[in-house]
Formats: sequence, structure tokens, C-alpha cells
Amino acid sequence: MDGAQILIAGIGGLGGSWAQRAHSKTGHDIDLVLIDADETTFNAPDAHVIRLGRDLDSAGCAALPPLGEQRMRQASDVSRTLLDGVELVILLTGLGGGTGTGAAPEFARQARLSGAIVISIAAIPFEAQETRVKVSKEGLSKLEANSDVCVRLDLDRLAWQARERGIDWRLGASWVEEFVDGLVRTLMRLGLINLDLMDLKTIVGHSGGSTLMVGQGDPEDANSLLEDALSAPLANLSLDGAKACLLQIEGGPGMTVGQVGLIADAFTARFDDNAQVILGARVSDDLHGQIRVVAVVAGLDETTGLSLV
Ligand SMILES: Nc1nc2c(ncn2[C@@H]2O[C@H](COP(=O)(O)OP(=O)(O)OP(=O)(O)O)[C@@H](O)[C@H]2O)c(=O)[nH]1
Ligand SMILES: [Mg+2]
Repeated sequence: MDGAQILIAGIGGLGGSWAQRAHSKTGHDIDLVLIDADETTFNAPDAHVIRLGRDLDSAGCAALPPLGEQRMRQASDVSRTLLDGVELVILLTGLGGGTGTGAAPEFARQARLSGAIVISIAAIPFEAQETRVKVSKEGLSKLEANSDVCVRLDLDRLAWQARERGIDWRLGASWVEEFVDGLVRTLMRLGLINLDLMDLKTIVGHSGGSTLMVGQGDPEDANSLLEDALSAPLANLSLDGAKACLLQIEGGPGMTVGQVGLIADAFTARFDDNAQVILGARVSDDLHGQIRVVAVVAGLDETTGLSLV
């Protein structure tokens, strides 16, 4: 996908900080936009900024999603200019507040309208934050309706994993950075077998739930790689019966066709018998003795695997 235009968008406080971190990891060929009503989010010199509302203060959209949505609509001229020529938007947001919950689905809608594929990564509030969970649900269904792929991140699981590593949960989001980085690399670099945006479009065109996975590990141990990918803090991830998948396998110079085959088998074992799998493989000098797998999985049964309870 040479020369494809990718935009990372961070919406609201949490989404903005994740987007900044993901952007600094992925490098400079990719644009970043931060969207918020809260001025404190905009401390990245290389970012485009969409300010929501005139009277900016640190109150954000005061946990009012309709306000976030309305302000995003009012900014549609600015979005249109920014989205011109963009082929893929990777949208990061935390649901449950006003800005992310209200503005993210509207920005996703605007991005799709301008012809981009939209992959959203949305954090679901901690279970204990009951009001926020309630607020997030409406935003989530709108965001799913307006995205090609919507990945749900479970903050409880993310926090638990961060605690295990002894870091603050907000910093524990290195997982988010790796995830975005893996996805961008998959789409930007040329592989042994070439994957491109049309392949992604084909896969996300399948109806049903969809998600994304990234795993890294020992080339000889396909099952641990799959486990690594499944240990991601995604909400209720299940691959059973998936109907389509874009699978990119990236390894060091010693990677063999046999390893690629075994890994592809492990990742697709629980898919539907007739699943459409598009496989890409590439050799990267920076991966010594390691393999990284990125999978965009679609056509999931929404009622079983991915329901938000
Ligand atoms: N416990 C806790 N949760 C947080 C914190 N910051 C963010 N979150 C979670 O992340 C979600 C989104 O929060 P923000 O990104 O700050 O919200 P926002 O989109 O900026 O919305 P507004 O500020 O209300 O306009 C919340 O619903 C919480 O679940 C925090 O400091 N503590
Ligand atoms: Mg905020």
C-alpha cells in the first residue's frame, strides 16, 4: 500500500493521549489529529487539532455526549479538509465521558463519508464506573455502526495487565501503541505476498462483528503466539466461526514457509470452514528470532463472541 494516507485520530482525553503515544511510535509518515474540547489535550507540536466548542476549558464536554456530537458536527468543515485524500483512519477513544462518546461516532461518520476506511479502538469504562458504562453503551453502538472495524478495549483488563507489570494503567497502554504500530506496519510495508487496502476492504466488508489482534513471539511456537494475541485486553474476544481474516505474518531473515503455515493454521483453526483468509508474509531485518502477527478478523457472530455485558 505504497503512499497510502493514514490518519491517527485521538478523541477526548484518554483517546488523545493514546493517539499521541501511538503516533510517536509509528513514525513520521502518518498524520495525527487530536480532537477535544479540553485544551490540555493539545500538547503535541506535530498534531493537527480540532477544538470542539469556543469556550475551551478543562471541563471537556462535561460528560455530555450530545454536546460532544453537536460540536463535532459543527466542526465538519475542518474535518472535511483534514480528511481529504485520507484512505484509512485509526480512531482511538475512551467511551464514558462526553467528548469521546459523543464526538467519536460523528467523526467516524464524517471519515467514512469522505471515503476512508475507519478502524476504531474504543476503551470501555471500568465496570465500577456504572454511570460511565451506561453512557458508553450508546456511544459504542453508534461507533460500531460508523466504523468498518471497532475494537473494544476493556479498561479493567488493561489495568489488570498494567498492574501485573507494575505500571500505571494509563501508561500501561503500551499495548495500544504496539497494536496501532503493528497495524500500520502491516498496511504500509510491502510483503512477500502483497497486502493492500483492497484486501482490507474485502475483509471488513463481511457483515458481523470484527476485531483486530497482534501477537509477537517465538517462530517455532505457533500456539504461544496465538495465546499472546488472545491475551490482549479486548472485551470478550472469541474467534469462533469467523468468516474472514487478513493475516499478516512478519519475521526475521530466518523465517521459513513452514513456520508461516503453522502460524496461519493456529490462527485460523476456529474459523468457519469456508472462511476467506488473505495471507501476507514479510521478512523484516529488525525482527531477530521473533515473529509478529497482525490479524484483522471479520464476520464474527456478534451475539456470542463480542457482546458487551
Ligand atoms: N478511573 C479513571 N478512569 C478514567 C480516568 N480517565 C479516563 N478514564 C476512563 O476513560 C473514559 C474516557 O475518559 P476521557 O477520555 O477523560 O473522557 P472525554 O472523552 O475526554 O470526555 P469529557 O472529558 O467528559 O468531555 C472514562 O469513561 C473512564 O472510563 C481516570 O483518571 N480515572
Ligand atoms: Mg475530557
